[in-house]
Amino acid sequence: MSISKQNDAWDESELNRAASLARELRAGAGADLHLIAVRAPGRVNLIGEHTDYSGLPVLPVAIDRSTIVVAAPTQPREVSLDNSDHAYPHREFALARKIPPYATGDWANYVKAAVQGVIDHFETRGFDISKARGVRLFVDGRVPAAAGLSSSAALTVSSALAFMSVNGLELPAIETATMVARSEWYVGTMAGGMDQAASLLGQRDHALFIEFNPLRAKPVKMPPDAALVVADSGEIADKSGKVRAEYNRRVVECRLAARLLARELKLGEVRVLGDVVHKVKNWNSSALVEALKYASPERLNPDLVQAAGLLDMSRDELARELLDDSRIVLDSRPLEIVKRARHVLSETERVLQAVVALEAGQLDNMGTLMNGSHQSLTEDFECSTARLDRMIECARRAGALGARLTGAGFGGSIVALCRSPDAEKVIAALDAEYYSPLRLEPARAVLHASPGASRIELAAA
Ligand code: NG1
Repeated sequence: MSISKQNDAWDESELNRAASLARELRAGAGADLHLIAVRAPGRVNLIGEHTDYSGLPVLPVAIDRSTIVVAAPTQPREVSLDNSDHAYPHREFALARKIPPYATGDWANYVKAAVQGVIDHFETRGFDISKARGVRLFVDGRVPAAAGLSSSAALTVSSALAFMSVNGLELPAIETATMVARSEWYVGTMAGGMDQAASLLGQRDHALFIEFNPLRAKPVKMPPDAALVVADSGEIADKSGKVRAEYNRRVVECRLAARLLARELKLGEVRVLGDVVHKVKNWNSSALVEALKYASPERLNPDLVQAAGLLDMSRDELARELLDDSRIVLDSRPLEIVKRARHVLSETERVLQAVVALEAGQLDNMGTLMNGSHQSLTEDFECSTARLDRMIECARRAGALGARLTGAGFGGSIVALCRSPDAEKVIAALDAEYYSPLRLEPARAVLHASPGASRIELAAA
């Protein structure tokens, strides 16, 4: 096998993984197959948690844990899928204008989401689905699943790029990120666009300051003496079940806070808190939270009748907008308005300060901001768990400058910022004080900022 387009974003082990997937594909379908391979990294978010779906900035790092997909065009107009991890069974589905999803929780829904996203995007630009080429995809994912490290984005990004490539479709990375972010709504989580943007736009040794509407990203150099310890709690942040309901509830709470603030401050039409921030000159989180307290009780009834009254609109109209045509279902707990907004707005201030701190190499300041983020996620966003808190305490005691949950929370991973020489101490403390007493296999590592997704060609043998 020869790799026709060398690409230094791929490390040796990733090239080997691609080669081994290619061997298996060729063994089944012919040695002369021309294949392409796509690599897409997961991400760890340094700060800016639960801000992306409010259109507010984030500061993630694409990591050196990736999903590799090897793809071959096929005659039938279908997608055939295999995974090197046999926990994820073989799947096949037909290409169509509207691809029906598998049952909730099926791994292949992320691939369906990606393919549907590409079809939706390119159909309006003249792509004829009746002429689309089918594809055989072979997936090898090494981003830990349900750990808050965006294994889902690594899979959707790599599948989308592979399907596009087989069909000769091109799109700049920034537009691909917007397209794939939207396509992940297919799986039912009303997520923002951080993960896909980080996976596509990541740069070696850099974090990314990402802003939305429109999407843009600025690389921020990681100080050379900084190390990121990422540790998985082993508590599953299951996005297809309970965690999805918690996540979507917070999306609704934040949307509601934005509308209530807009009405109070006479800002005209807004959808998300990001719109509010853009309309208020020299905004600050405390003043906006005070205005919100004036406009609304701290929590509102989930039937939305009370909220509709405050906003002077019909309950059904409000429900249509907030619940995405009933795709989000709320349970009977009251909606927290003030706490959620306080987190999102103060987190946005911390993100802006974090960019300054990282650019200046001020690791202590960055650590303090990360600690502030975790406190706000615990108290106001209520998405931490006792186990995550325990790991964070442990990392700080062992010398981390700052530590916080990363990703949606409710389980998953923590990220700890250390001076490089202290990283091993933090890892040893987590092993001794967290993993060992719980009899868990240690799942922690120093992760590095890695380049975003890319493609290579694997010419026939
Ligand atoms: P994780 O938990 O890594 O899947 C989720 C969202 C992000 C972002 C974070 C919270 C998905 C696919 N991603 O990340 O867009 O909102 O939570 O900051 O749901």
